[in-house]
Order: sequence, then C-alpha cells, then structure tokens
Amino acid sequence: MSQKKRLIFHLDMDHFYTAVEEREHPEIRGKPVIVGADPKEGKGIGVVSTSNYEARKAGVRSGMPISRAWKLSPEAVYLRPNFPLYLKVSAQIMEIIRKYSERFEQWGIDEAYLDVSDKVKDYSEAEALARQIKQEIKEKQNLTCSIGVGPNKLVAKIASDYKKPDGLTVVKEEDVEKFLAPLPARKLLWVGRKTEEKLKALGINTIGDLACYDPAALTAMFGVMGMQMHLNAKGIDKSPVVSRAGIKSISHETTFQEDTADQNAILQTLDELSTDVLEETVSQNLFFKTVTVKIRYENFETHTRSKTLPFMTNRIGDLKKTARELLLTYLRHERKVRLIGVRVSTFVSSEKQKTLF
Ligand code: TTP
Ligand code: MG
Repeated sequence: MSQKKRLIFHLDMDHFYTAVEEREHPEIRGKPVIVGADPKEGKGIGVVSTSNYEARKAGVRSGMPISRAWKLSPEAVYLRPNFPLYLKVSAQIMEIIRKYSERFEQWGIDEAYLDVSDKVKDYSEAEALARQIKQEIKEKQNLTCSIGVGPNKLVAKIASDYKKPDGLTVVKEEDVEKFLAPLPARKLLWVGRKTEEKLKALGINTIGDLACYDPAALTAMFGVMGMQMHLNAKGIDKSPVVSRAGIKSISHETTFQEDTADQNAILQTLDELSTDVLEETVSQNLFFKTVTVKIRYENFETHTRSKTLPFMTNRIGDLKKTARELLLTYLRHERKVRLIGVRVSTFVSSEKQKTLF
C-alpha cells in the first residue's frame, strides 16, 4: 500500500505592507509606494521593508538601503511602517485561512501553510478550494494573495512565489521535478548567498543541476545538509504542517557577513537584535519573562542559554542587559562567531498585565 498522498497549500499575501496602506489610503493607489525608513531626500539610513509592484518596476526591493530606493524612485510615496495595523490585518487574514483546515501553520506575518489532504480528493478540487480562499480574502479584506498547491510544503512554497501578484500555481506530484528543474537553486529555502556561491563554483545554477549532482559529493562537501539539498532538489520534503496555538516566542537572529571575534561588533549586533525583538513583542501587546541567546561559532558548534527574570517586562533595557549578560559567557575565548540570535518567551498579554497591577 502506498502512503496517502498529501495536498499542501502555501499562501502568501501580495506586497503585504504596501497593499494594506493602499487599502487604507486609496489616494495613493496606482503610484509607486514604499514602506520603510525615512528617505530624508536620499540621505536617510535604514532599509526598505517592502514596496508595491509599481515601485518594483523601478528596481526597488525589500532590504535595499532606503537611499538607493530614493535614487531609483524619488517620486514614490514613502511611508513609515504601521506594525500594529499590519499585525491586526494579518490576524484577520489568518482567521479566514485557518477555517479551511485544522492543519494550519502561520509562517511570518503574511504567509501560511494548509494541509488539505483530508478536505479534497484531487488536484482539481484543490485548485477550486484555493480559488475560494483567494476570493474570500478579496471580499472580506480587499487584498490579494498568491497560492501555491503541491504535494509538500517545499513545492507549495516555491509555487506560491512562481506567479505573483494574485497568482495560483498548481504543481502535481508527477510534474514536480519538471517544475523545479529550470528554477535557480537559490529558490530552495535554505540556499543563502554563500551557499549559492559555493554551488555556482561547482557549476550548479538551477535546481535541476543540483538534482543531477552526485549526492555523495554533496554530502562530502556540505555534511548532512548535502543530503537535504539533494532530496529538496528532487522535490522531496516530508515536513508536516504544524499547527501552533498562539505565539510562544519571538526571535531574531543574524549571520555575520564574515565570521568575527570582535566583541564590540558582536555586542552591538546583539543590541540591534534585542531592539528588533522588543519592537515585535510590544507591537503584539506582550510582556516576556524569559530571554534566550543563541551563538554559533565558525565551526557551526551552536549553544543557547536562557534566563527567566523574576518579573514580567517589555522594557528594552531589561532585554539588552540580560541578553548581553548571557552572551558574554560565550565571548571569553575569542573564538570566531558566525551567528547570534535573541529570543523572548513566557508571555502574558498587556491586557492581562493590566489586571495584574
Ligand atoms: P514578503 O511576503 O516577503 O513580501 P511582500 O508581501 O511585501 O511581497 P510579495 O508580493 O513578493 O510577497 O514579506 C511580507 C512582509 O514582510 C512585507 O510586506 C514587509 C515585511 N518584510 C520586511 O519588513 N523586510 C523584508 O526584508 C521582507 C522580505 C519583508
Ligand atoms: Mg508576501
């Protein structure tokens, strides 16, 4: 008996922050719109969070310095992010999506996976269901999204990105390898810029190139990741759609451009990560008690260490101080560091906190 076939959706909202802003301010529709740091007439520091498709035509991209966006599109409408609004809309959208299957997994602010294996009998029913979800979101929220349908999360995720905005891409199990083969290897979720360079040096540009490459050679070069790469390139992914009830933790981490033992630089980056984590925590109306730091040395050895405070807090000073204290225990040996991260957990909402006082 063969295992039951799975049918997975991945849904991703189109140009999410700017789409919400356009909905709230119809007068900016049709113009290039950029949400991010203050451009200060080209002298601003900070980056683009996202831009609408009109601004993307001029070459504007998420993560780009805002000063560069200004050069590409000085006529665009520039807005500071309104996180509480985006989080509210995100929660409303997730409410709509999760009705379609109890196997629902939110991923980031504007993405979700749905396992609809028990809800539809084949790909044609799956496609109809995906259309229905798109339509409900359009009617109730006046926003568009793109959905990918496939036999697993990996394929569904790549499919949702395949045609955007307002896309619907269905990849049947038998078409998976054909669909993936011509796409750049970077589309595989774990392929960052560094891995992409290494693969290019081996003559591997597309997912198809990777699928044909000797898996033993990949393993020799990339360790366990090598086997993972081989399987993913063939479109094999067994990871389940994991339902998570509410937010259990908020974390940010970063890989240094070059491995570093510079304590000042590491601690400064740690402070920046703490600031990002706190911003998100506050915007969700949460207080935390537990702080965890993560460190990965250049040889990939990874450690985490936690501390639970004797009080609930949402103050940046408490987070920065605790995170520094925890990380410093790892920085005594002057070993080169590859990655650090900060996480907060053990939450109460501010609503509850108010009643505690
Ligand atoms: P994405 O889904 O990556 O981007 P998007 O929804 O803006 O555009 P697309 O149509 O291509 O899906 O991210 C969702 C939101 O997360 C995005 O609207 C803004 C935010 N974001 C950042 O703040 N910084 C980033 O670097 C990225 C990629 C996203
Ligand atoms: Mg999106």
